This record gives sequence, C-alpha cells and structure tokens, in this order.
Amino acid sequence: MISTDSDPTNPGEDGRTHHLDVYERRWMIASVALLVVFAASVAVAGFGLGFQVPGHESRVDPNTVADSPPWNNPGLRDLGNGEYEVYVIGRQYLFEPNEIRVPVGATVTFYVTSVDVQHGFKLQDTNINMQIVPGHISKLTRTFEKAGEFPYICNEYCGLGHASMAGSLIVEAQGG
Ligand SMILES: [Cu+2]
Repeated sequence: MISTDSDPTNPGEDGRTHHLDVYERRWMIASVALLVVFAASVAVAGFGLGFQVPGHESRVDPNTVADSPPWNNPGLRDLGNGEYEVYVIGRQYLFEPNEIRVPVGATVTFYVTSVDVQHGFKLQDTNINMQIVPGHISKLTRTFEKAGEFPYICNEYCGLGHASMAGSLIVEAQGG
C-alpha cells in the first residue's frame, strides 16, 4: 500500500513513502516460508529419498522409431556388472517385450516410448510409473534386490484394448 504522506527520510517511487500493512507483511512472510518448505521437501525427496522424475531422455519420431536401433529390437541389454537396459515399445494394445527376466540385484534402466497414442508404464509394487508420450523417450532406473514377479501395466487409457495391455518383469533368484 502506498501512503501519500510524504516522508523525506524514506522516499519511494515518485517521492512517496511505502507503507506495508502488518497483515500484508505477515502473509508475505508466510508465503515465502511455504515456498522454502516446498523447495526443501522436493530436495529431500529427490536427493534423500531417491525419488525420480521420468526423464525425457530424447525425442524421436513415433512413425519411424520402431525401425531403427535399438528400438527395432526391443528388450533387454546386459551391460555387465549387474547393469541392464531395457527398451520397451508401447503400442495399442501391447508392450514389446511383454516379458523381461533379470537376476536378483540387477540395476535396470527402463527406456520406454510409444509408436501411436499416449500410454502409461506402471511397474507394480515399485515407484516406476511413467507417462509414455509418442515422440518422447521416458527413462527411469531401479535396482531389484528381491526375487519376484513385477507386472507392468498401461495406466493411461489408450483405447478399447487398454485393459489387456500388460507385461511382466521377472526377477530371478541366483543359482536356483
Ligand atoms: Cu492403455
């Protein structure tokens, strides 16, 4: 709020003084404090708890992406030292591949894209949950410490066959 009282010791714009209402000042402090809390919680989630946002790894042409490497041969790549990459194509109404097998302890980076409409990639019982947008590659990494089966499903409605769009990641126990 701008006061019209002139105060030569504190001239503002146009030579007028600026008067800050006490409630206005408190709300400003409260809103800045909230921003600090939000920024801190994002930092804790990202760096402390390891939350990840699906990265837009790169852009591709959804009409031709399935014809060129690595997408013309979707599936698992063993990078050694327990590191794996898996390339997954989503299309109406299936995932390629629809089964992935890795050993316990594998660190798997998922690269997923769509060749038609928007899909989702949700790996059950994990925090892997990505929107799959045609023209973009979504990427997330996770380490699998326990054997078991993790179904993955499309969780963005993509048409009549949406409910059948699913696959399975199988984490196999070693030596058994
Ligand atoms: Cu779907």
